[in-house]
Amino acid sequence: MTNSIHWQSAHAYSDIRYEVAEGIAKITINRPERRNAFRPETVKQLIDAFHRAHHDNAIGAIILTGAGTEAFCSGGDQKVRGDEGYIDEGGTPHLNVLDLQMQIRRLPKPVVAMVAGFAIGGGHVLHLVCDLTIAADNARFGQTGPRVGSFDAGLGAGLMARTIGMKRAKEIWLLCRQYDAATALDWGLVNAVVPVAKLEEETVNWCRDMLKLSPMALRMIKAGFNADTDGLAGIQELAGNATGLFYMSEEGQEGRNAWLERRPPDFGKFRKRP
Ligand code: S0N
Repeated sequence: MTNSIHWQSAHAYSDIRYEVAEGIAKITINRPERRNAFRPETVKQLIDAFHRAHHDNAIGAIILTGAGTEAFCSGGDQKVRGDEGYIDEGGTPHLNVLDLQMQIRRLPKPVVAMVAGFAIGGGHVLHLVCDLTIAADNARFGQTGPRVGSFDAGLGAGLMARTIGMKRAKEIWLLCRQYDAATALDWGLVNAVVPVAKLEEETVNWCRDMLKLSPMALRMIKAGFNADTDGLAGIQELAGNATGLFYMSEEGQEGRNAWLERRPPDFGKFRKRP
C-alpha cells in the first residue's frame, strides 16, 4: 500500500478546509495569517464539518489540524474579542467553542489532532479533547489565559488534570509557559512525536490502522473512556450506544414486532445470561 493519500475537497468553507480520502475526514483550520486562531465563524464551520463527518457513513476517522506548519491553533482570535467576548460578523458576542469541545468528545468516531507548531490557549484545549494527538517535532504547547484575560475552567482544566496529572495541569495554567514536543510526549499530553515532514503520513497511518478495527468497538470504548469525566451526559452517550446495539438484537426486535403485530411479546425464548 502506498503511503500517499489523495485528499478530495468535500465542502467549501471560508475559515476551514474539509477534505476526505480513504474513509478519513481531514478538517483544517485555515487562518495561518493568525496562527489558525478561531473566530466565531471558524467555530461555526468546525461544528458543521464535524457534523458532516459524524453523519457520513463512509467516514471512520477524523483528523483535526491547522494549515501550514507554524500552528495547529492559537485559540480565540484576540483581534475580534470585544468587551463581552468574541464578536461575530453580525456584531453578536459568542464563541461556542465549548460546544465544539463536547461535540468532539461525543462524536462516535476517533478524532486525531495532528499538531505542527503552536497549540496554544483554546487551541491547546482543542487538541486535548481529541482522542489522540500526533505532534510534529516543532510543536509547542501551552495555555495563555491568565496572561491574556481568559481561562477554561471546564475541560481545559479538568480533562487536562486527568490526562497529565493535577500538578502538571496546574503548572501549565498557573505559569503560562510553553512546552516542547518532547516534554509533551514525556507528560502523556501527546501520543507520538515525528519529524514535521512525516506528520501527515504518520497521522494517516494511525487512522488507517483504526479503520481496520471494529467501528462499533471503537465507538463503545470511546464513549466508555469519556463517560465518567462527562458525568450523566457521558453515561447517556454510552447508554445510547448500548440501546443502538440492543435494537440490532433479536430480543430487542421482538418487542417492536410484538407491538406492531398487536400480540404480547414473547421474551421467554431469550436466554437469561449469567
Ligand atoms: C501563537 C503564538 C505563540 C505564535 O507566536 P509567533 O510565532 O511569534 O507569531 P506572532 O507574530 O505572535 O503571530 C503571527 C500573526 O498571528 C496573529 N495571531 C497569533 N495568535 C493570534 C490570536 N490568538 N488571535 C489573533 N491573532 C493572532 C498575530 O497577531 C500575528 O499577526 P500580525 O503580525 O498581523 O499581528 C503567539 O501568536 C500567541 O501567543 N498568540 C496568542 C495566543 C493566545 O493568547 N490565544 C488566546 C487564548 N485564549 C483563548 O483561546 C480563550 C478562548 C477559549 O477557547 C475559551 C475556552 C473555554 C472557556 C473560555 C474561553 C475564553 O473565551 O476565554
